Amino acid sequence: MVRELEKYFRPGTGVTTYCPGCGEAILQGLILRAIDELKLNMDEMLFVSGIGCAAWIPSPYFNADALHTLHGRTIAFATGAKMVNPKLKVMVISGDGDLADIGGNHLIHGARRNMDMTVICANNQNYGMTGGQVCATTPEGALTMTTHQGNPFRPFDLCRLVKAAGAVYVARYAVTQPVAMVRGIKKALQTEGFTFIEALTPCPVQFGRRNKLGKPADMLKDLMSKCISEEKTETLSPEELKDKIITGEL
Ligand SMILES: Cc1ncc(C[n+]2csc(CCOP(=O)(O)OP(=O)(O)O)c2C)c(N)n1
Ligand code: SF4
Repeated sequence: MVRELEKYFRPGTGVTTYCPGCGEAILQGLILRAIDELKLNMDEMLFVSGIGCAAWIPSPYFNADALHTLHGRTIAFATGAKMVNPKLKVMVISGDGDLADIGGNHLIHGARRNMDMTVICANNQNYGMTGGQVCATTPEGALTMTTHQGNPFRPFDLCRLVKAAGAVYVARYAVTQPVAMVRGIKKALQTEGFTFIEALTPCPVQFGRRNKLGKPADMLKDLMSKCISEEKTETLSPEELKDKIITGEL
């Protein structure tokens, strides 16, 4: 798969810096797969990312124009670029901390203004790069570097938040659903207006280790077992729905 997509990598960037088993490396491949299937010209695209592990997905690896911007300011930079050059296909790729914590205000206002851009938010349930602190998507009770006795707060449902703010296309997929994820990213890229994909991606090193979730493969299997479609929720009891994650177009 990497060979096939190699043409999209900036020459000389070499092996990516992701920890072994990180889901964000899988997501990187799926985004390129979607671009490849749509036969998009990378010279007509702009990738914008903030600070964090996920922010390294496009930059420096994609052989295209990229703005690796300040933490939390991706959507502001992307908005400016789109206004100056409306012909650009703008794709924001960043982490849940970057987009929903420090950048949360930009996220909802980008959706409210219906800026024409596709936002991919890598949800790994914590701030991976800085040592695994709690973030807006950390599940209640989860252990992080800053919640030693368990996170006392409810997590944001990012898709509901962005949908309520006005996004025209919202979907959630896990990296364990590669075919559906690629289909969703393609649809988002083909839809005009503010489109949003929440990509569920395990962080075995910071989140997994702290919460004793096993090896990277165990985390992927666990994620796979939790994802269900919205239709399926109608046939399950509240008990069976506990811990399940709704994926698909929302
Ligand atoms: C203004 C500012 N505050 C804090 C930081 C430190 N910082 C860098 S990345 C990051 C969190 C990244 O988390 P996330 O966006 O979820 O990405 P991940 O590393 O988990 O993929 C933080 C707090 C910073 N670089 N700039
Ligand atoms: S810290 Fe977590 S999110 Fe960052 S590269 Fe490592 S496994 Fe991936």
